Amino acid sequence: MELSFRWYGENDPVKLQDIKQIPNMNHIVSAIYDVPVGNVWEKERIEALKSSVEKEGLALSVIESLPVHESIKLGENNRDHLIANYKESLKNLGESGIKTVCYNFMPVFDWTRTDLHHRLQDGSETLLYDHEYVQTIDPVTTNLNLPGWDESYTKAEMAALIEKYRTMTDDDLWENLGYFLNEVLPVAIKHDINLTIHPDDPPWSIFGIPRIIRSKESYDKLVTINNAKNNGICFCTGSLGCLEENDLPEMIRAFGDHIHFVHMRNIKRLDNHSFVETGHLSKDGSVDMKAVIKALKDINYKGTIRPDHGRMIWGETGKAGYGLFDRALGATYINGLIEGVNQS
Ligand code: DNO
Repeated sequence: MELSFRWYGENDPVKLQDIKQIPNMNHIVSAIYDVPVGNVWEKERIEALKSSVEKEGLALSVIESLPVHESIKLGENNRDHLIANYKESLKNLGESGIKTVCYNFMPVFDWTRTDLHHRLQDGSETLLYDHEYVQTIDPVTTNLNLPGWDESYTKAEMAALIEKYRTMTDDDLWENLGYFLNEVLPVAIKHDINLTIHPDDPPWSIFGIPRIIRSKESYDKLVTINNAKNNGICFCTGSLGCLEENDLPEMIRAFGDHIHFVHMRNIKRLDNHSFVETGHLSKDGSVDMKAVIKALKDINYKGTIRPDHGRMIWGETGKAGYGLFDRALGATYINGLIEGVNQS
């Protein structure tokens, strides 16, 4: 297992020079952020990103994310053109030596929280999801600060998108995911890329629109579409851990051949589907982090792991969930767990 760290590019307040000082940190997870979703990622841009990472002695090992256009998720008429662009981007990434590409199939919102500055008892700031609140609001008229929201949409565009999704069932979304994967997987296989789907976060439907990647059953369905190992999973402990019935070690053992990227993060489940993000330690949240690392060791996992969201500590400010300090603490904790399971 290789440790990695997410870096948001040259505008990220967290610098590569700082990241490489984290013990055992050699791999970077990044993306090109200024190409509109649906357009091709040109080779020169990929090479430029790669060389800015390599200049610091690090490797660009994972692309997170190569985003999927909403028209593909909706199965609209223009999807073939957008899928052709996706294939072209994959080919370009493959030719630049990228082996792991992360994406998600969450309609509109990606990861959703209701409070980005929730104060924990120790004075640190963290992210919180209040399910009751989400059930009472209209995302179009409420000024929600959504961390994963594509800010290029206007409110009117958001409203129109939500309307379209509200007429879709989970099965419709599965059908569109199947169509997409049947098209892009041959390209991924040809270029030796593992495509990894991120689970829905939170792993249930919100705002009346479908979400489908949330459980063992979802992964059973996913691998039925295509059982190639390239039809992969980004195993995110924080997202999947929101559902108590998700037995994370068991899921790792069941789908090991498809797991090529891991997000390690802890959450504490609160009442009625709400949850708060905690520090990485098992005892601080609901996820048994050691059991997860142990399961990864059992499947002989060779891919990358990144410490996922951190709290804001020691006065740091910046992108919610993506400061340096607490993610670095998470990395050292994961290092310790790996060393521990390797010796036992
Ligand atoms: C949140 C992230 C997600 C993830 C995408 C992958 O912190 O884990 O936004 O990058 O869902 O496509």
